[in-house]
Amino acid sequence: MRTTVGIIGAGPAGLLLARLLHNAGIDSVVLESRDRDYVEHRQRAGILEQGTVDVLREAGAAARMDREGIGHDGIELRFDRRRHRVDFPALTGGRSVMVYAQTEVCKDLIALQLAAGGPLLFEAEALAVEGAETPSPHVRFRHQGREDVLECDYVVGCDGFWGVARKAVPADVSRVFERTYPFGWLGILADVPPSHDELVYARHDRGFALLSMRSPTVTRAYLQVPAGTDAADWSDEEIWDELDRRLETDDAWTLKRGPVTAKSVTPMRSHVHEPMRHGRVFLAGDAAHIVPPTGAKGLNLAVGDVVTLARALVELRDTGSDARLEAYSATCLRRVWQAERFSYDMTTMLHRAPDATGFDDRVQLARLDRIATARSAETDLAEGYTGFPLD
Ligand code: RFL
Ligand code: PHB
Repeated sequence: MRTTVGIIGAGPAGLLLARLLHNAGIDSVVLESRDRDYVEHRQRAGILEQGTVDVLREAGAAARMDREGIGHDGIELRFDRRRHRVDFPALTGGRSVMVYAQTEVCKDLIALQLAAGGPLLFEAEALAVEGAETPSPHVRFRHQGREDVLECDYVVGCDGFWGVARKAVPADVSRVFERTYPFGWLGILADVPPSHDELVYARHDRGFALLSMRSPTVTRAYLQVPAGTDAADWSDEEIWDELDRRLETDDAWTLKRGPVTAKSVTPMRSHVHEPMRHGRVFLAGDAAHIVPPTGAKGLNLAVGDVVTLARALVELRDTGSDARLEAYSATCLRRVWQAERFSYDMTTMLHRAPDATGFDDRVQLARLDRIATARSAETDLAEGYTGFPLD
């Protein structure tokens, strides 16, 4: 099998890259190790930045998002039983975000890809990427029990944190920057309308809580839990009780409870692999970097990477210049580190570390108070949350 761009992974990065290349008349093949049902139902991100919304519209992949997505003009911060709303458009010159689940973005992109006849192979596991430094890199993969080879001009590893593409970058040129956190998120989906019309990020002495949503009838919520927690250790009632405590306010706000339909724990880490390119092999999305979910940046960064890469490949084809392709890793890493900084700040401001002292608690509250009272601090949060520009 032969193609121009071999894409490993049908998460948001791989699927959107295939769509952008298809629109530009560049052929690609997507290899995905899991089955379609699994990919379409894996619960993950919920927030699309303004830039991501714009890219999906330009790519012709936004029809359902524009019908069903819920535009949000702010978030609420809760701390010390107080509530503070951050108004995004007022602080950023009109930018906002959209609540539209990653599962739905993936469903839409898969449907478009299959309708366009674009090769998208499910249950096709990449085993190794070889020949990165040659003009014809290739992917060895297993599909329906048989081993095969995908010959390419370029290979893009969109295969997430646990993928194989990263191994194509030799150890002596790779650098990894990492931080793990001593806590994770216990996430639930529940059949109950959201208790607030915007997302609520809460800092509490018992730990962080986040109230989000998937639709006008489905609540998504998260609780900070110790690293290594098993979701089965928490009954539904205990989860609602804990959300109630951590989200408590001095006014009459109440939490609506309903049947929990899904429950899982996500570990939290920050991780960056540099460089994001070796020869003709490129890394994009979680394959190259992970952020803790507090800043809602992961999916949006994946989108930024593949937009940068697609533009570079189109420029090379149209003008013969590989300047953008050569700059791919540096261009993305600049944005990635801004998002790493923002996600780290949000995480450390809102979560309670197991060894936190009274001093740490007071500093967290001072940071939140500063956002609530100083426009410069609030603007920094609003700009970071709604997203850094794509270039
Ligand atoms: P993905 O989505 O992990 O997709 C990688 C794909 O590659 C496949 N794969 C392989 N295929 C073939 N051969 C192999 N050898 C393969 N190895 C792996 C996998 O099966 C998979 O289909 O990476 P991608 O495309 O880079 O997308 C990244 C995002 O999924 C991720 O950053 C976000 O979900 C992070 N994230 C959030 N991001 C946001 O922007 N906003 C949010 O609100 C947000 N909330 C979250 C999140 C992530 C979470 N979890 C579970 C980690 C909330 C949570 C709880
Ligand atoms: C979600 O709805 O899944 C979500 C929202 C905001 C975050 C993380 C996850 O920061």
